[in-house]
Amino acid sequence: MQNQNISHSPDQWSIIENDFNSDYIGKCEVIMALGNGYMGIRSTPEEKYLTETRNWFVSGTFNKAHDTEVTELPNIPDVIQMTLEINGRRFTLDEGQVKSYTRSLDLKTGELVRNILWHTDETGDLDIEFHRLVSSHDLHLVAQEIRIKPLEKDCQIKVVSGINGQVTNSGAQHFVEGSKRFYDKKVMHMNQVTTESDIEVFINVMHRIVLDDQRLDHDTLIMMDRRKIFGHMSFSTSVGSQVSITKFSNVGTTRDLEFVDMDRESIKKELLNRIEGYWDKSFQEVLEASGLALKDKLWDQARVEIDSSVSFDQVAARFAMYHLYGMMPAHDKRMGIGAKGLSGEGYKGHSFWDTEVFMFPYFLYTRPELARQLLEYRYLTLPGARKKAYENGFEGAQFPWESAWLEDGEVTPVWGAADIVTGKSTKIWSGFIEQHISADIAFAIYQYYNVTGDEAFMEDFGYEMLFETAKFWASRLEDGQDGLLHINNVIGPDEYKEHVDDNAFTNYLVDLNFELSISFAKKVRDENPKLYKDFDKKLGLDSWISVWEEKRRKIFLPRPNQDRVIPQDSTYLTKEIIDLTKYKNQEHVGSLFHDYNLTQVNNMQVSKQADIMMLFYLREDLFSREVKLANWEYYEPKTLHDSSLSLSTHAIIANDIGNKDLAYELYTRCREIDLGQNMKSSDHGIHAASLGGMLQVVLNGFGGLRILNGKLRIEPNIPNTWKSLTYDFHWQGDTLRVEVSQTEFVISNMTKNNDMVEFSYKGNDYLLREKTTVLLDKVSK
Ligand code: IFM
Repeated sequence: MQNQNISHSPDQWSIIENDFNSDYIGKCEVIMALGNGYMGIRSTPEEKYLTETRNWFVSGTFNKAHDTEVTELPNIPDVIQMTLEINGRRFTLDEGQVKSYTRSLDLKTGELVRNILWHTDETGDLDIEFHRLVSSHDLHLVAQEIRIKPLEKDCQIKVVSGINGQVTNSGAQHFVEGSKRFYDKKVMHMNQVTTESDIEVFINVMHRIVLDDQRLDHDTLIMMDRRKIFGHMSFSTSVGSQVSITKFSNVGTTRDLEFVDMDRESIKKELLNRIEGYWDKSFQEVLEASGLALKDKLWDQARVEIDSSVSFDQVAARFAMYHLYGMMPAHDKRMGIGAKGLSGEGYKGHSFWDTEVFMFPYFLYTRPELARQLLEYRYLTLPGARKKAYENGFEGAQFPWESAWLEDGEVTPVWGAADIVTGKSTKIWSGFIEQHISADIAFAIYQYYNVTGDEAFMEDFGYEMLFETAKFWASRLEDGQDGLLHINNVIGPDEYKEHVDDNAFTNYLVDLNFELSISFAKKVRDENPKLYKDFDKKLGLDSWISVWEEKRRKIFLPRPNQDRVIPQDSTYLTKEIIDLTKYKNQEHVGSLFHDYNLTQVNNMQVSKQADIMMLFYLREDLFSREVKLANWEYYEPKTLHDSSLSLSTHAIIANDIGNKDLAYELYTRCREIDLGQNMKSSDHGIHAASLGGMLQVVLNGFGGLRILNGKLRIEPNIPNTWKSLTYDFHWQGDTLRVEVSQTEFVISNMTKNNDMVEFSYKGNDYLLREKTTVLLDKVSK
């Protein structure tokens, strides 16, 4: 069930909020957030509300507010706030009569629009439109326009607008106050410096007022306060006329790659010059340029077309693509993607395994150069990963569970929410023992190589990360009394099980990490002796190959028991089973913690999220359908999907085991994480991994696009409500198009760089030259 207050336009390009309730303001602030990868802004209204959260983030500008805190993306001074006073009445939707209201985000152009018919005794009926965009053409630019049309009474209008530096991250202050200026009676300026990382942020704003078609030469009364510069602008307009107030704002920082070689004064001047370049531009012109750039960077690059009797199916896919675009720092490989993108303070802008396992595949198939860049970001964090391994007494590289700026290393906070039993803060163990991320990154490197065949990447970055992570795991394994090697004391993907031994997902991914390192090391040895020598010199590669082979022979890999159930870890199956009905039917995630603390939860057979199912997805070739089915039946009833990373994987596995209806149901539940009834679920930011997961359900689940042992396999199985699914993806230098219907799929090579492309369908091999049609075999294998 979709949110009744959120609908979409008939052309399936816009999401629309139909009613305003300031109690639930966070929902549309986030799902309608604007971004271009350089920056992200929550779509908080111009006028102020008690319940609002104003957030504006610039990628990569991490700062530590205090020694006791971890680094985070600071909330930079706000420019969105604009106060309107009309005939003495302050405009707010909490007062007066709201005769009609819609807010919509056009995913195609990136324009946010509010249309309001507002009435008060003083103003009569007023038609007010708010337009806003974050430019995809000029990554530093934000544009706003307010259009006011008095319908009954002439109006005296006062606008108060400027830059508000009185912002924090939930109270944490990240900036030292800098300077404020009003230049040439035109541009308001503020600059501030982060308290620890010493990043200077420069912000400029400029206004233009147009009455009908005539630009008004308005006076601005400038007011400066602590961390605040605002202008007061007054003018009048009459019934039948329209006045528009356009505000252009730009931001730049000393962290920006394009400014690294410039001194601070020059950056400031450059940004001032750039904003002045918009003096004669209209909002419409800026919108057009931004829309074209968005088309070029996103919509022309990635095709996902769904013809479904449920028209929201298409909108949801576009919604996910739009937000993934907005959070991907395509301009700078020194930056990763935060778990909440750039739409909220949640998870502090840090990157998790969410990137490689959930978001990365979408970029890999649609924009492989961006997938490469995400891996290069990890490569740049290798020194920190080596340091982490060394400090923990291991070899090689241990990637941080949470990652921020390149040199930061591990940034997972150590203390979390209050324990309901003890009343003390709960220790967050993930930064210490949630270690599978190192193998997840290795897995993503392998996927990247399979899809692109990019040898240069492997030589420059990929091999080294594979070898270094394999070294880490080799030193991490522990001898067991059974003569095998074990990985003890970890957290697997299921974060409700801490300090467990032999988490199956972790062990199997580590096994793959070894397998890849061994085979690639030998490949380099045979094909590129010079490079091999270099690696040997740098990493001692030659001596490691036999170590990895030995470890691989001995690593303990949990096998299915007599009921075909794979133990998630060494003790899971021995733990108490409780009646979870109440929690399975919960309205809000995490309700289990109203009754139990984490220590108690640790001792029960209850899972937060996909764990064994994750294993079936990433290493699907190792397990039969029967085993998958048996494990589904065992684990799914015990999984609360309390993490937003759970439902998409379950949807894919449900489809794999042949339950298409359940797969579709889980898929719709997955998109309801942000777009469903729960008006509070997005308050801390969008669920980026879930968006990536949704697209994986469409492409890799229903669309059947998978890599098996390095080979392309296409086994589509679309929901019954879908007439067709069409998607493009990259494969070894070509763009391939797959058009799936209920009875067949057609695969075409759109670029024909390769004479032939091999793929398989249900165990049969095919050779694609230009176009191949495959009839769907409806029997599950
Ligand atoms: O990485 C996830 C984890 O799997 C579950 N908790 C939230 C993290 C960030 O999304």
